[in-house]
Amino acid sequence: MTQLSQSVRLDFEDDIAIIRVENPPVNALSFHVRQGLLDGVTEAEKSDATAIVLICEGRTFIAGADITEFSGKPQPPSLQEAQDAMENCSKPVIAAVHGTALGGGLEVALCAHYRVGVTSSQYGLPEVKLGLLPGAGGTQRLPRITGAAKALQMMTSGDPIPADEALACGLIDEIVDDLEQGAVAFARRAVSEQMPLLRIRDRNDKLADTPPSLFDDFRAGIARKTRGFLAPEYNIRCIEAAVNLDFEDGLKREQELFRDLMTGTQSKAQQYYFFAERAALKIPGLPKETEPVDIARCGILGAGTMGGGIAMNFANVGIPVTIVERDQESLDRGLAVVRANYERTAARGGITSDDVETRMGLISGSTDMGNFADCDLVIEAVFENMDLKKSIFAELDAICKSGAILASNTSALDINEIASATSRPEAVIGMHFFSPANVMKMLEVVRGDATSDIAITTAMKIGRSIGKTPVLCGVCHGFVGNRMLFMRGIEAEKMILEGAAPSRVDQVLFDFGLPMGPFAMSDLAGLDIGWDETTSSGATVRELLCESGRRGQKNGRGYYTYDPDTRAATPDPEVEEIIAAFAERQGIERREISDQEILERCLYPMVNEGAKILSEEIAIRGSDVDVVWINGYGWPMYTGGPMFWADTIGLEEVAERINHYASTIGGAHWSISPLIEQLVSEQGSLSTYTN
Ligand code: 3H9
Repeated sequence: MTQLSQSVRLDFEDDIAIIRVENPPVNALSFHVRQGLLDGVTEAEKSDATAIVLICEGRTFIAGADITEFSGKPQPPSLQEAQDAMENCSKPVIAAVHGTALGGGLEVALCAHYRVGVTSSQYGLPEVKLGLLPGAGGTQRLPRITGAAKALQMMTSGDPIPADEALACGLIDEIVDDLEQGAVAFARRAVSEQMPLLRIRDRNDKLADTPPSLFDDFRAGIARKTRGFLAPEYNIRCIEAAVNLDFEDGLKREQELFRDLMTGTQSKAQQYYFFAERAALKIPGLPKETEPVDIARCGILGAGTMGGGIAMNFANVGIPVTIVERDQESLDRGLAVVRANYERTAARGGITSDDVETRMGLISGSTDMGNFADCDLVIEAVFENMDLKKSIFAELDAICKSGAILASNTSALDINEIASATSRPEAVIGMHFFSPANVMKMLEVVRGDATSDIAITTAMKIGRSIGKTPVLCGVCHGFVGNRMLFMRGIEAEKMILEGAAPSRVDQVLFDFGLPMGPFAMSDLAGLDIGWDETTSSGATVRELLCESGRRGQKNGRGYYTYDPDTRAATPDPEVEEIIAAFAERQGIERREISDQEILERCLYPMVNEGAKILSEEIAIRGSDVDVVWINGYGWPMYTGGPMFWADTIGLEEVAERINHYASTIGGAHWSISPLIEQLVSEQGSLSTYTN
């Protein structure tokens, strides 16, 4: 055995050389791995071995370049040197894959002459998720082995494919039971059968019949989903180059486009997000040994849109759910909506009709809260009324078994007050799902003053298990996400009175990259949420719209008027009249408002509020705020989230604009956060700020 570098060693199993990589946690291609690969192939080629197997220790094959190295000066050797040594080796090189062969890791495997993997292995080029493209020849090799159509799908989604699919498309050559034995046996066969030393770069057979329309059709198909992102288009251009140029020229094109992306802000934002999402799972001060409660059954109170959506998350991962509603009719209605949601997914091919039945079979409905007695976690999802919530929690306290976690899905209310209705405030926690709860990834986990470590650990862990992105925060009105949203709402409402059309405000935010603006969002949620006909006094535009029968998308009329068939939104002169008349009654002078002003007045109060949330220690770190906004509201990931975006603009400029609006418009939401001022003077940043 020879230790070639700190993470790579060379073993021999009789006639077969085995290069072993051990660079935990994910065997990323740090400089010492690259060095070890290069030296390993060189040594093995000089030795008596007849073939070479490349295999990894730990939980996975190489999962890509070491992202932490991207910000530093590149250290030799380059990955290409190691890849060239493999590809041009005079002895068969076999990559043995378990776990995930991702990014640079798959690009290394593509330089082996053959690839074998275990059944559970997966293969992908996820660079697009980091705002990049595979920059180690992957863009030219993958299409040569899978064909352009498959490569387009893999590289623009970044999602890995399983071993059976990889085998079917030629990406791997064999699925083996025991990785090392299987790979060694394959290597011996390659020698005994004198299998050719296949270099993917030399192949063109799978590209020859690429239809010319493939690329534009594909672009059109992903346009909506990838709006604003540069990397998907750059990945497509690389595959076009693979089809239209020879290998070396294609490689040059790949390098040019890779450099473009690597030096741009989008990839920096997306790499920042990669680590932000993982950082959010780390809770300072929470003892590592804290054991979460095992959630064998979950209870949900409320079968409305939220309750039903939340229930689906649990049923999707096989956890039985008890949904309780106050009357049979509402329960039946709620369960019918859940079924309809599943059936829609099945009709689109997302799940099978058996899955629909299995999942519905896991959801049992009841009108008796007594059925929560055997639940390990109960999530209350009724409408936002403190008195109601307190009486529910008092009841849950009497019903639920000791050790159960009692969660509220409130989007704004005080968890401490809710907990005070129970004799076990340590078991009470906020689990704020975002609508639609079965789709949106965001989960704000809200800790009250008394919430125990066990409750926090349980909520974070179960959140991950049901596929959410949990972020822990403290108690305040609206927590992280909605508290910032409220600030945007104040300015948006003011601007429509001052003369900006709701559709203009929405358009500016849409162009910025958000899925929709505040008025389209209100229409979607329903204008009458929290509206009471008996107390409505025409005090806001929203009240006026409700009073004139406009309830949002649900009745086809809100800030916009909706086409009954296509649901397309059109600005409505009647709404403009209502707004103009209201502004006049208020004595507000109307004027032209520029797009830049709209953007600043919508987004800077959010940044300011985010900073206040940080200084009040409601959020643990600036990057947590970004994770909330990206996953909860569709803030464009390629700008990194509101905190990272503000840092990119420059906090000095942000502070100057906030102060400008504080003096011209005023209001508490414009009073600048002392944290921003502090960070300006220290040249610090919001996105790296940690409490
Ligand atoms: C690339 O390859 C570019 C090339 O084309 C060009 C070359 C020239 N680097 O996710 P986990 C850390 S771009 C550094 O919790 P899991 C991660 O931060 C790369 N660190 O584990 C975490 O650290 P901590 C293309 C990395 O089991 C720890 O490892 N590849 C990297 O849930 C565990 O991670 C990718 O984009 C990395 N590449 O999932 C793959 N990867 O414990 C990115 C992970 O301190 N990685 N870390 O928080 C993944 O998708 C998942 O980590 C993986 C494991 C599926 C592998």
